[in-house]
Amino acid sequence: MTTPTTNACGLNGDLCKQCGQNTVCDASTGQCVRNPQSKWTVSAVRAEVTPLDTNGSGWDIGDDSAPDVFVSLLCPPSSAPNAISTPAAESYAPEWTTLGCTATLHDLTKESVQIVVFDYDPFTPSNDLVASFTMQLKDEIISDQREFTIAPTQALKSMTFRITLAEN
Ligand SMILES: [Ca+2]
Ligand SMILES: [Ca+2]
Repeated sequence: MTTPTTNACGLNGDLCKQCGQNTVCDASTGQCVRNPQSKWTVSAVRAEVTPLDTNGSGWDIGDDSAPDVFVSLLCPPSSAPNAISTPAAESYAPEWTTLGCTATLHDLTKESVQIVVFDYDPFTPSNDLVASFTMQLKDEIISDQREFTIAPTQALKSMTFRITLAEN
């Protein structure tokens, strides 16, 4: 009996098969599994922001306009993080089409992704904070094109993320 490989994956008695793209053979189980070194991008797709900020004030009292929401995404590993910010979208239901931060499957399942959401305020010393939180992603949720929405937190009624396979 030979050791299972990516080209011929299977254990004693099982049919050996070739593992698909971005999967490798787990020698202990003889099953094709996602390559821990494959790279994935975590993007913020859309959100819903509360009408008032966490202090109970309007977001932009000066002109009584909607918040200008941008998302800063920080992917693991913490020793060499990948940080990406979206452009600001002025809306209580902002949407973004830019790609977020990228990390390997191994790092994403081992360490959390940090998310900080701001209302961009160019004429004041600091931006209004919308929400700040971390997400620990599970292997099952890291699959191409899948979207997931988090529960309300701070001044976010919801935020939806998408995970996509990065160019490898
Ligand atoms: Ca503001
Ligand atoms: Ca505004």
